[in-house]
Amino acid sequence: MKKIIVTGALGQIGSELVGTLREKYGVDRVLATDIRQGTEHSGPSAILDVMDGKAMHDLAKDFGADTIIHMAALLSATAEKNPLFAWNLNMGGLMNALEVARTLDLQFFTPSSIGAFGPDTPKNNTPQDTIQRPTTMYGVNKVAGELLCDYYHQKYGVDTRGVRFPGLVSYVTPPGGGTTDYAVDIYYKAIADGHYTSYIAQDTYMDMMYMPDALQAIIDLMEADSTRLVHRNAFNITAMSFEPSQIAAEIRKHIPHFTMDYAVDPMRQAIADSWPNRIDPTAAVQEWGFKAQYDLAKMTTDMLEKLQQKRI
Ligand code: AKB
Repeated sequence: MKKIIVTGALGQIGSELVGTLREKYGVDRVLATDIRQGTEHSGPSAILDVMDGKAMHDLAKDFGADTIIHMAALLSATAEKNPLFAWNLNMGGLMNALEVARTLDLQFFTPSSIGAFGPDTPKNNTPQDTIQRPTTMYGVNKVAGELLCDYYHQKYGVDTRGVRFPGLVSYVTPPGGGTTDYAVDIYYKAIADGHYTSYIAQDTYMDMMYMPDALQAIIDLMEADSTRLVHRNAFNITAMSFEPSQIAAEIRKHIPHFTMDYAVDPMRQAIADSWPNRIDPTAAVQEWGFKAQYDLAKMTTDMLEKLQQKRI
């Protein structure tokens, strides 16, 4: 049975991942760490700045962890506003986590992103192995991170694993500082105001996934038979691809008076324009059986239902 330390446990993914891991492996077998103290999780937790490699090492050792899931990172739009800090945090935190995995012999997971692609990458059916020349600091971090994870496996035999996440949609924790976040905000505003002003332009397609599928993908990849893994890190995964007017149309099926207009944010639009329209997840399907349960219609029904319940 696994014993897992999670960094960034109060972030967009971590907030839900910790609960899911605790349901599966037991409350006491998951240590939730973050830079601040939260009230979200009940169970073992600790304050951890991922820039402090010794503290990370000591926490993992004292907990008796056999796995580290490294989630702490800045997302694309925030990273673009403060590139130097993003480099230091995203790369410094990752290096520390990889070193902890190497020295304590832990299984390792960290997410990459569709942000690891750039304007020269084929936009449609983006292959697993293709051109990666991102034009954002976040993308530069993600490509370097993918390579570092491969390096730690090849050089030191660390059992590194990871996926390239698309935009993630959840009703639990609002995302902070991403480019794909409009696809989360729109549901909140649809319920609160019946109207949304999109900062992403019409016809801008991006890959997306509902959070339950993202959490299941992490568990499935971590439990996959390592002899089947050709890629190990940075598997393309996606559940759907849409542009703003399509998600608006889907919401209108539930909230007929819902309206949307556009006030495009040039920075986030430029990031979105540099990313693929739809990536090809075939390698993940073949090597560890990746499968998403939610499409746009099913996700929209669930999001609106869950957000309505939260308001009651
Ligand atoms: C972001 O928009 O920065 C993230 C991502 C796709 O990595 N959601």
